Amino acid sequence: MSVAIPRRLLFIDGEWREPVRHKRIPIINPATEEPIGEIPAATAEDVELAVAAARRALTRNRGKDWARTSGAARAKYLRAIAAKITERKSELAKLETLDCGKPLDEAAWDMDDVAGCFEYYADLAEALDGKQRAPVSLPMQTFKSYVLKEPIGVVGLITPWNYPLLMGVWKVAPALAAGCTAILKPSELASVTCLELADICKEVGLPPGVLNIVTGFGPEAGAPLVSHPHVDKIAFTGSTETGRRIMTAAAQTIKPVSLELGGKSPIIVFEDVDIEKAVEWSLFGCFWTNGQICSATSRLLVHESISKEFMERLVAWAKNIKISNPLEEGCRLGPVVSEGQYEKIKKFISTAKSEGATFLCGGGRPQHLEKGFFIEPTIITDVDTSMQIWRDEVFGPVLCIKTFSTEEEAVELANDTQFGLAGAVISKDPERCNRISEEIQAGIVWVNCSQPCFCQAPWGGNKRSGFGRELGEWGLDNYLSVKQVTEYISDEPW
Ligand code: TXE
Repeated sequence: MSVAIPRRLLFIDGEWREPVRHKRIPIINPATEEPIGEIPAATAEDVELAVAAARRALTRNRGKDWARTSGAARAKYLRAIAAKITERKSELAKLETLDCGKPLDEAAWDMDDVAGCFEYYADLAEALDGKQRAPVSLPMQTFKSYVLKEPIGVVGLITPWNYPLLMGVWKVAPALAAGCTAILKPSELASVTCLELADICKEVGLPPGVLNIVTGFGPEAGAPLVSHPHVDKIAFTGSTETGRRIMTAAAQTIKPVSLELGGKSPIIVFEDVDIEKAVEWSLFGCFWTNGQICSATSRLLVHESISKEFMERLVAWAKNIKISNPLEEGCRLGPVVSEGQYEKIKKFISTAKSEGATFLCGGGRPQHLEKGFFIEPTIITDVDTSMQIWRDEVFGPVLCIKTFSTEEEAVELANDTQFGLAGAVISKDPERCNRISEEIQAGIVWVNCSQPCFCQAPWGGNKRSGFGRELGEWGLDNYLSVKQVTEYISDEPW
C-alpha cells in the first residue's frame, strides 16, 4: 500500500486557500528523517479569514445558520463524516504513521476511535433537541423560568501531535454537535490527517465555514486565534507551559478556556497481583504511542516484597518490544515525533544518569536503526523524588520505578506531583482499589488496567494538568452556554 502525502492548502469557508504569506512547513517522517511533503503555515491574516468565515456560518441567516439547525440535522453530517473516516481508514492510518511515527496498528485503532467519536456526538446532538429548553422551578408563582442551552459560538481548537486526528476530533465532534462553528489549529508537527478531515467535510457537504482548518506554528497561527475578539472559547490540549500562555492571553478578552495539559501519572502495583498481567499493563501504560501520551503512567510504584521479580520480568518484556519502522508489521515502538522531542528526551536521560539513577534497560537509541528519532524502551530505578526524571513529563518511552512498603506511602508518593491527570492501581483487593481511587488526586483513575479510553467517559485533569472535561456529555457541555429566561406571568403589578 503506497500513499503519497496529498498537497493541501488551508481549509477556510469550505474552500482550499493558499496561505496569505505563502509560507509552508516541511513534513519530516520521524522514522527516516526524510522530508515527505509540506503543510501550509497560516499567519494572523489567515486566522482572520477563518474566524470571519466561522462567524458567518454561525449567524448567516436567522433560522438557517449552523447554531440554529436542529441537532438531528447536525447529526447527519457527523454520521456522514464518520462513515467516510471508516471508508478511508487504512489510508488515514498510514498517513498518521508517516506523519507522527506511531505504529500502524495503533494509528488504525485511532481511526476507529475517530469514527466512533463522531458517531457518539451525532447521538448526543440528536438528544440535545429534546433538552435545549429545561424548566427551572421557582419559589414564586408569579414567575416562570427556563434554561436555554445554546452553542457558545465560534470556538478555537488547538491540538497536539501525539494523536493528531483523534485529539482534533475530541474537540471538533462535540463542538459541531453543540451547534458551534470552529477553527481547528493542529500541531505544526503533525497536521496531515486533520487536513484530510477537511477534505472529508467538503465531500459530505458540510456547510462552508462550519469547520475551518488552519495549520501553522503556535505563535503565528495559534496565538492570533486565542486573542481574537470574535472567538468565543478556546479548547486546548498540549504542554502546561503553552496552556499557561493561552490562559493568560485568553484573559485579555475574558474568553473561557478548557485545558488538557501534561501529566506524570502514577501506577501503583500491590503485592497481591498477578505479576505477568501487572507487567503487561505497566508497559502498555507507559510505552503505548511511543510513550507520548499525556496520561502515560510513567511513575511506577511497586510493593517492595515483589519488586525484584517484578522488575526482572518488566525488563525481560521491555527488551522484547519490537522497535522498527512503524509501518512494519508487528512494530510496537516507533520513533518519537521529531528531532526536538528526541533531543529533549535524551537530555532527560543524561540528567537522570548524572543524578545517579540506575538504568535497568534502554537509555539510548536502538543499535539496529541508524536513522529516525528512535529511543529504546527505558526503565529506570533508584530515583529520588527530587529528581527531574521523577517530577517532570518526559513524553517518551521512559518508565521510572520506586518501591513502597505501605498503602499510605504509595498514595503519598502517587500524589506528590504538580500534575493530576491520571493514575492507576493494580491489586486483587477491591476495597483497597476503591480507597485508592478516591485518594488519588487526578481526573482519571484506572483499576487493574492503564490507558483504556472511551468517548462516553469524561477525560481531563486537575492541578497543572488543566481543567475542564472532554468526552461524554461533559465534552458537549464544553461548547454549550446556559441562558436563563424568566417571565413575569401574573396580571398583578410587580
Ligand atoms: O507542545 P505545545 P509541543 C507536552 C510534552 C511535550 C511538550 C512540548 O511534554 O514534550 O508538551 O510539545 C500550539 N498560542 N505535550 O511543543 O507547544 C502548537 O502549535 C497558541 C503534552 O508540541 O503545547 C500546537 O498546536 N497555540 C500534550 C499545540 O499548541 C500555541 C501533547 C501544542 O503545542 C502556542 C503534546 C501559543 N503561544 C505535548 N504555542 C498532552 N497534554 O497530551 C504553541 N501552540
